[in-house]
Amino acid sequence: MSTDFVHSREDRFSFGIWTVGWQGVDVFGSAVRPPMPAERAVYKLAELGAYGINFHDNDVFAFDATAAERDERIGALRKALEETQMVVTTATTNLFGHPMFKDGAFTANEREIRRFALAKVMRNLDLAAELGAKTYVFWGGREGAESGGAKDIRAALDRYAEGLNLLCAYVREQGYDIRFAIEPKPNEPRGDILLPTVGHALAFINGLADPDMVGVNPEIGHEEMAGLNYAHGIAQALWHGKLFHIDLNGQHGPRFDQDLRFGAGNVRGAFWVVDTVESGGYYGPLHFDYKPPRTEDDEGVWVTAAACMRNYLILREKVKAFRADPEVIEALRASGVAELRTPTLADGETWRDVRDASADIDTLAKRGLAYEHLDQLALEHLYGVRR
Ligand SMILES: [Mn+2]
Repeated sequence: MSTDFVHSREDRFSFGIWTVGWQGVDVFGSAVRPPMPAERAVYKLAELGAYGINFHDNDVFAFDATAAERDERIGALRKALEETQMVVTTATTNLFGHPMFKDGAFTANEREIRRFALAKVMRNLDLAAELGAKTYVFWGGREGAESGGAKDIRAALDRYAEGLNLLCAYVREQGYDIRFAIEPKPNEPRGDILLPTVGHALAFINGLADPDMVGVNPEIGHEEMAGLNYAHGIAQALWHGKLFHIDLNGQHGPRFDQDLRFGAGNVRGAFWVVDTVESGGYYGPLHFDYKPPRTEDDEGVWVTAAACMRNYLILREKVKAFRADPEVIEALRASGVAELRTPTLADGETWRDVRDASADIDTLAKRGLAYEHLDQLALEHLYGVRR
């Protein structure tokens, strides 16, 4: 067993520029850290051995930047990317920070805001494509409401779909190699956000004009805020062929969005998240979307970024040891876990073959499944007493 957990670019760890660059402004307090230019985040993350980055337009340049300021800021980012060979895996749009988006962007009641929002996205899609991003995320944090009468939800979903359909057409007609990923969140900043869970987003995607272009970007904290099981969420997204991107972080159950570093918060959940990701089918970056707590200075910020990657590797090693443990393999067999992969009907059978199916009811009713033994083995791997 390794103890150093050295990662490399092959691990494809990526970070949002806004994560390490978060100044710590929250509902109750002002900034605790100075602004971080995007290029500094790139240089520092490269030093730490990360593979790539993700950015909002306004992580790079200010909302009200002049054309010259925008060019200067993008130039500095491009230079940092070239010098570090860091990859832009993903990009997204800030459609939540400016006061004009207080009632949403694609679903604002005010039509002029919706049209401006679409223009803002198209403009950043041009930059995303130029910098090589393959995934473009939509987190609609302001798309929602605090009160029942304020928003016609069915009309809002019409406008949400209209916006995404238009943006799909834009990407297609520009010839960009970009897919969209919707990031669900149940609440915060809005009282109730549209597309609150992975399931809502998956269902919504089926109503779009080009559903193949759109998948999901589930975030651990966003699902766990609603008491949901993130590993189950990404497993279902994989089942639909829709896991285009993931946002890894940490959360302590249903409460405000904590955005802890990956591996903190629900540690047991994180073990099964890594198990699910490592079981195959996800090909995007291992992306961290967290916030270094306000207690940390600049040095502490980089401690948290390094810890996200290190915790993934620690959990990956534990998951691999769990899956390779002969006692675990025997426990899985005893619990009949693999039997679920056998279809309920044999080849050629129809409902007629099970219409009168019998079962050894008494024996089946009495039989224990021994899942607790299996789970204890997982916990012991996690606790570090089995290797
Ligand atoms: Mn979050």
